[in-house]
Amino acid sequence: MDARQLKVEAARAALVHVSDGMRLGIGTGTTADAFVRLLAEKVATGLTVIGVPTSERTAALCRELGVPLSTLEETPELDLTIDGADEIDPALTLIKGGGGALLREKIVAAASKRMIVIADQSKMVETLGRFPLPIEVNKFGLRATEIAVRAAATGLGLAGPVTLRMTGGQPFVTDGGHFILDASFGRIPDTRALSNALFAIPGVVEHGLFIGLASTAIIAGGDGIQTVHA
Ligand code: ABF
Repeated sequence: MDARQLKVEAARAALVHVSDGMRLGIGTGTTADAFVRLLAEKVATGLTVIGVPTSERTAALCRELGVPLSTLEETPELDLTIDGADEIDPALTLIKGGGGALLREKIVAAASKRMIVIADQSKMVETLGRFPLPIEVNKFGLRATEIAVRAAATGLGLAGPVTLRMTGGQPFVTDGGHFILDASFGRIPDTRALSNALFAIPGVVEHGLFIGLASTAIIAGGDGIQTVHA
């Protein structure tokens, strides 16, 4: 099975955790898209759920496929969020934000009683950091924030390129109207320390380290589905 098929299998396994009447946070990315497609089939045959999407992209897909939507304003408490990730460590700390939706993804996950992360096995790592850490920053003072991010990393013994995410020759702008810095620090041995250091920088809106949010990971590999609990 290729990675695309494995993502579908992880999404399929997650669907078992969705029951009638649930208020669902719905993630962003290709794995989350696979979940939306399977969810839509269930909705078409009578499953009643209400979804809160983590991005405009996911909202558009849900509308197209007929998955009923709400907003976090209307539905501020959710039963379950199902979302993908860029990296997952054994404690289920995640790097997210490769798709640029990390801020809404984290707000939605934090408003949920449970978060299940779905992925193919290539996302599992012993230590986070092979994937560049996305850091969502305010547009104002971008250069100063970038310098502060580098200094915070240096203070923790981390170093590496910090680059402004671009798309089509322009800075990538998130759904919240911010920029993203991708920080290639390599292995991050102390995710909590880096999280604290980044949050101490005023221009940092959010970062892609998800600590203590995912309770379950459903990982699809060549040998089948593996379920990991935090
Ligand atoms: C979202 O989609 C992001 O947080 C993460 O960056 C990405 C995962 O990518 P994919 O599911 O497309 O592999 O969950």
